[in-house]
Amino acid sequence: MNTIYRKGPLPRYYQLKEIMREKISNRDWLPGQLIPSERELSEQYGMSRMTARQAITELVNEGLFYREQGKGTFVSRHKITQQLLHLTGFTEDIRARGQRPSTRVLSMSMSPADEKTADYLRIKPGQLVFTLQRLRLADDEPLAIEVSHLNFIGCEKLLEEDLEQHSLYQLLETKYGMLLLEAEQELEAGLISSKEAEKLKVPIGSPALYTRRTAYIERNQPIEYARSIYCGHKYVFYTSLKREQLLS
Ligand code: 16G
Repeated sequence: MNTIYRKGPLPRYYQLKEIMREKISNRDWLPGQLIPSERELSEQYGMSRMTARQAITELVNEGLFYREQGKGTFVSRHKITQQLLHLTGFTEDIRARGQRPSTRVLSMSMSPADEKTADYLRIKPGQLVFTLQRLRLADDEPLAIEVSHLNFIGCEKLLEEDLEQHSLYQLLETKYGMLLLEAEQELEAGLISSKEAEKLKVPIGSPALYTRRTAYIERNQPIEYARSIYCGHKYVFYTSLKREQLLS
């Protein structure tokens, strides 16, 4: 997609956003690169400067671009955006940013679920669940440590998978027939501890974002409970909020 459709149902600013998003994921525009000005974009795509500005501003708000006063707008380097609207996995998020995801498996086992995990997965404490601890990187830079607990019939087969080469969500969906439906996620601010700092290659006490996610395959059937620690200064969680119209 590289043209703006005038008659279609999609607003022009939205189409421009999608075009720019694609330029990032195709690596036409690289992290740190200056993007064309509002004027250039509006001339190139035949729209008003205001419309071009709206598209840029939204991508700034989503963390894909950043502005430098007097210099222009640039493609973000480090801030990885996870949209809180769609259920996506790490691999998808990083690829959508035009970066290369990679993984180091820190540990993998069938382990008894503790009370909290059991509660989230709606099983009895002590039941064996597949437990996976991974370091997640983008362009070889460590971003997060994730501990996922998975429970489904046959989950022990995951022990034989190469989870450094394969995305967990992709495997679940394509090989195990586990189609993810929805997830609940909590975010909490914190600080990186000494153990984490070493793995994430940041100073002890750096800002951290703790997340907890429960992913479901059916409304009442959780399959994954994951706790993650993201480097706070490298990650943005984005959500768009709509105000409900009050009925009078
Ligand atoms: C995300 C999820 C994590 C999931 C992983 C799958 C959060 C907070 N966590 O990182 O629960 O296991 O994606 O990624 O978003 P993968 O498909 O690349 O293995």
